[in-house]
Amino acid sequence: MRVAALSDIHGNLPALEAALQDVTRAKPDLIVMCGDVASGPLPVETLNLLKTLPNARFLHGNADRELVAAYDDSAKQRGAGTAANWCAAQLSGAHRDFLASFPGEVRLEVEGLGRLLFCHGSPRSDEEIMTTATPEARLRELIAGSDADVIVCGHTHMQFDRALDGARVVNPGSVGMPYGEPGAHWALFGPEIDFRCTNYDGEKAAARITMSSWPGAADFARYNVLSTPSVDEAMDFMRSHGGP
Ligand SMILES: [Mn+2]
Repeated sequence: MRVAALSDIHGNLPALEAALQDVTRAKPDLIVMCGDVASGPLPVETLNLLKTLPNARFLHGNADRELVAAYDDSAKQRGAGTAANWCAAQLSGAHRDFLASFPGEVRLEVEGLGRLLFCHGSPRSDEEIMTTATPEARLRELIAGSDADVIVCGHTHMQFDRALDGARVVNPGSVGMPYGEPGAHWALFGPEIDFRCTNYDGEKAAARITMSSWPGAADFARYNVLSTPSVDEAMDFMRSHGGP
């Protein structure tokens, strides 16, 4: 069994389309989406594409959970004009139910790698941060009891592969909002772990993204598609926000 892991698409449809073309060529048995699929400039188009994938498994990220909450809040005519509420206002009930159906984790057995646990933040939370800079004692606490050989997480938008106590903690990076190299980042599992970066036409993608009326569309195109924050910038940001 080979599994492609894609995380943190964040409504970047052009990036997802490019990544999926590459994924199809790699012929995995399954695709696991590690959360934060829709919150971003093209939520409806992204969800519509994801719903057509026959071999995809999903789990929820914090942004997916918040989007469902924003949808449910606006249905009760509450909530302010945040980015999440803009996204929520685009969704149908079927989109909402699709997002709400995502579990917190996916577990698979992959030859050559053992027992894989896919999650968003940490095995116990879709908000906790695991990076290359997370101190070992903290990382040990975050993965305690996960009962897996490889823990595949998302959330921090940075590819890495860390060893700890005989286990591996791996992040496939972000399809739609990567730190480091521009492109759609993802990874293949089985029998090795193979990190990928799919290049796509940034100008064309930026033009499509800025057509969106999402309040952050222009900034998203500028800072996440035409350019990307460096890993050092991202680490500084996380440090100043209580992580890693
Ligand atoms: Mn995210």
